[in-house]
Amino acid sequence: MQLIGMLDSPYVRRVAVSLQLLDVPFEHCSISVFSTFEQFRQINPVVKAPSLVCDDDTVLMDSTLILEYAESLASPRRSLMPATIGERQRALRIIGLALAACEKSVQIIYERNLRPAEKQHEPWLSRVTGQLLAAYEALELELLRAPLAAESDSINQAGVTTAVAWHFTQAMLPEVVIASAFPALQQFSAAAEALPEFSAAPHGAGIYQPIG
Ligand SMILES: N[C@@H](CCC(=O)N[C@@H](CS)C(=O)NCC(=O)O)C(=O)O
Repeated sequence: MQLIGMLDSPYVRRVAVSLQLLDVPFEHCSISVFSTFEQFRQINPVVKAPSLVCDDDTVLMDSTLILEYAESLASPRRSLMPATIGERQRALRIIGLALAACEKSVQIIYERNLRPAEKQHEPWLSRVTGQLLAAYEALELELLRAPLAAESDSINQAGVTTAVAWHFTQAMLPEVVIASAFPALQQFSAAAEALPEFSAAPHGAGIYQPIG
């Protein structure tokens, strides 16, 4: 199986971290949806990162759908989704908030980097910024209400996606989401980033290095 896309994408990174935690082996092909658009298009004409080339050459896309497939490949004991309805509901809420935070961060980055300065639309940027902050405020409250596990054998998908989202936003938009206003997220992120599955797939242009 091949994971296609760069680890500077939070969506690619959540898949890379999760595949390791699920014990599903994969190779990583770090190509960009921008600078290597043509090469990406040869693999997936829709050019979405992440894409997953399965062993039978089927190409999947969208991190959540890829993770659903990965969960079905993994041993049931290794699921990153809680089994009980209450815990699952909480995990789904947190994942939704973290994915919204990723989406709003990416929208701000695209608006800034892909549009000429004179075409930037301030009302859109402030709307998206408000949504981004609302997502992190709700996540902070969730973590204060009950901590998320941050160890390799107990972290779940809510934890993986929250940690990846926070690290991504802090790497790209630290002046928009002020870290000191979110102490629980900061602390959780530091613990998650110290795990081997996170350091094996660091945010950026590098390639995933299997542990050991
Ligand atoms: N909902 C998707 C979002 C993926 C996404 O938007 N990825 C970005 C990279 S961070 C991308 O492919 N951008 C290129 C494009 O949309 O044209 C997921 O969870 O995988």
